[in-house]
Amino acid sequence: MHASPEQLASAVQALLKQSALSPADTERRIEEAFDIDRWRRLVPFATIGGDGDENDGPARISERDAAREKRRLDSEGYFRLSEVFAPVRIARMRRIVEAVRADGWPVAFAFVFDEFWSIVRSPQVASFLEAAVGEDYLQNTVVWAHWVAGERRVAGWSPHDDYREGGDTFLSAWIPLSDATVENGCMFLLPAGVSREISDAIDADRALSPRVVRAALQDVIALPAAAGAMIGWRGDILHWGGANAGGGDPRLSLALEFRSRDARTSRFESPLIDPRGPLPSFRLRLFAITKALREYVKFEPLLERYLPLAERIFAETSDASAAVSNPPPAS
Ligand SMILES: O=C(O)CCC(=O)C(=O)O
Repeated sequence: MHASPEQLASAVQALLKQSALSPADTERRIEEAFDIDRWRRLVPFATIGGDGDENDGPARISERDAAREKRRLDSEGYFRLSEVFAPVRIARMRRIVEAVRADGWPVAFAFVFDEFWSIVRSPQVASFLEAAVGEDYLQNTVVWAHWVAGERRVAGWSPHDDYREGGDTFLSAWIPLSDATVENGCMFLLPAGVSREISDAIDADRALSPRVVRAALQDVIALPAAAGAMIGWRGDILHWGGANAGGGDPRLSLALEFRSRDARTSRFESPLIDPRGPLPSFRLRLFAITKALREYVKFEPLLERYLPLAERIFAETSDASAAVSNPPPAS
């Protein structure tokens, strides 16, 4: 006898519930999450409360690459820049993610460290972001780190868009910390013009005609990207993480979002931070991480075990979010 899809789904739900952290483990981890010195001991080569740069050498984007990718962003809704960040920096960030994971945290907790906020602050990256979302652009506090395990069929996030009405006031940036290949789950997307029809149909649970499906399949763009690249897309671009073919290599990456200064923003994005100012406070980092965790359990059901922890830290750090007055529009 075979289990029905409903039976399988409820068995999975039951297993997820069983794997929840015990109340005692949740309490212990909440205490540990707020303990800056513990994080520093966990990853002694990373910083909290410094600048996160450690003389790694500047990020590099040539004028030619920046101009070409800005054109691609304008016409196709995405960009791909290779060899942007110094390999030594990327290797260090990868080791931070590995240490956080080995200590039993969702890898997004790597955002407690400076490195994960400062990476997008070098002049070359800032100048590309400025061309993409405008002078005086801001960073929202939607951040995430991804670990796609090396087992066959483990996949990145399912198809979605990040901010459909964001237009050219919105940009997602995605930075691989390991080589993201077609075999280990690199990003895929549908370029501008094709994405929206499919996204609307998905949201409305509406069937697509075979003609549209065939055309869309041929329009899919694979975005393999070596460690240290930076790729990204506008908010209405339908994108997803591919599946690992089982070669054993995990895929590690991080994602951040940027907005034009005078853009209308959602509550989820708040607060916005000025990338020209100090790095966000430690409590604001915890707020951003747990805000995302509460939301992204929809993409990563295994996060469910951390939900009680996320809810508590999120509530306890909302003062840090409230303390940030969103920067005023540029005059
Ligand atoms: O890395 C992934 O699998 C998904 C990333 C993504 O879709 C995003 O950050 O919006």
